[in-house]
Amino acid sequence: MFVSKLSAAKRGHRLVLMKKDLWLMCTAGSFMNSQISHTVSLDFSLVTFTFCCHPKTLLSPSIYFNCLDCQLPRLQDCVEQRGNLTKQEKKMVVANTGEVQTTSKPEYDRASEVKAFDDTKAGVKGLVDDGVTEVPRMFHQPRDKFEKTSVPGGTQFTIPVVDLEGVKENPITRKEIVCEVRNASKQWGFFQVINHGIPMSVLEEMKDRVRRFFEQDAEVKKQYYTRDNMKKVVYNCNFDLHTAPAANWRDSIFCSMAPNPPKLEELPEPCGDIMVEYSSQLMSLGCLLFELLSEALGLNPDHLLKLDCAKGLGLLCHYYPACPQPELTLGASKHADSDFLTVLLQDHIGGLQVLHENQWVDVPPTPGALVVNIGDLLQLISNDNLISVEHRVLANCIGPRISVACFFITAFQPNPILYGPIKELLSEENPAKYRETTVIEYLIHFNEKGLDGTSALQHFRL
Ligand SMILES: O=C(O)CCC(=O)C(=O)O
Repeated sequence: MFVSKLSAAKRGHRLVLMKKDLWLMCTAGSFMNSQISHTVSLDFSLVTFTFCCHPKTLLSPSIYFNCLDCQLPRLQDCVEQRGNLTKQEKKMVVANTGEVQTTSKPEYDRASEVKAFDDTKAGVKGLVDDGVTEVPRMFHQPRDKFEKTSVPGGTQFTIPVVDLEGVKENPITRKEIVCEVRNASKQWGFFQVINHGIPMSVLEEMKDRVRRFFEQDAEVKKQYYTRDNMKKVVYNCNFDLHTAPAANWRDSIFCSMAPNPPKLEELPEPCGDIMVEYSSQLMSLGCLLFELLSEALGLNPDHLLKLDCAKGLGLLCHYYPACPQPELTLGASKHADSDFLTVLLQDHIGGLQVLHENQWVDVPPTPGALVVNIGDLLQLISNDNLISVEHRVLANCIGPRISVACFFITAFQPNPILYGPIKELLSEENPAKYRETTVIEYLIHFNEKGLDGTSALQHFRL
């Protein structure tokens, strides 16, 4: 199909598109009559209209525009010029002066669209506040990447739920829990935990304050908007906005909370104190989970802790505004996490899905539960014993959705440790599958690659 624009026509004037057996007539500003075959859409704004028809129609020599109310010349010469442009979109500018030019519509300039959007520092929330009714093209997911193989709530699969009640007090219960953690981490890479010890009030407060951060005055929020990952607080829209094939319908704020936490006054006012409280609770839970995972691998309980897997903690809080066309975009593209372990708090909206046996399986919002998933670095050091699994978040016309992902990783803080497959897990039959790397090297590779749907781990595979 072919889109052509006739702009700068005078308001109220009648324009006519003429061709043998085909005609379209309209008043600039309002549609009057149409009898054009192949027309698939007509869209009028005050002085511009767009029509679509088969290219053959446009290449036909007898087509021209005329204005019935002033002396705009006929567009008789457009045919040759169109011939040179083959499949390109055509923009015909009919100047108010009556001068007629025919220009080609430039190729889609994604970089400029992205830059203009980024410069607003207002994120997706800013678009929604401005009343956007169509998802801008920079957010459109390529069709092949967007295929929905999910059967909401209807697959035979259910994400495992591990009840941590009694894990510290009862050795028999602990053994059972370790077994469940092992199975879930090997087969799914994902599970939910309940009775994890973090009070419901803290979880609720955390979500509430994140929402307050994103819903505060845009000018105040802008002071944290940056693309400098070394900053203590990084608020932006899509960490990979300038490189990803499609932007995600969400805004995020990242704070590195360990090992060198920011001072309270450096954190955003609406959520600073709860971030400190939540991180401290998450650290305790993280240590417990790394003990269980060590035991699940047949190692001493402190093995992963001694490798500093729980030394670093990054808090990434997401805000997914309601989306006017959720079928065109995603809240988060398919990706696996770059860290050792992620613990996610999600609200009641839903949309998180895990790729399991080639099907997208919903991670149902469960009050009080936290979602745990194995990250790439844990898959690497466990030599594929535990798996880091791809997941995504669907966009939703209901919103906003709030989630808080806690990443156990030292991020860009200095950490000279070389991470490779754990020696105790290797044998002649099970040799190392990955080369050693540092956290920073891994993260640089992950961030440069962006959420393009491919695995960052492959780069380190032997
Ligand atoms: O918001 C969610 O549910 C998932 C977030 C996520 O996948 C991420 O931060 O890596």
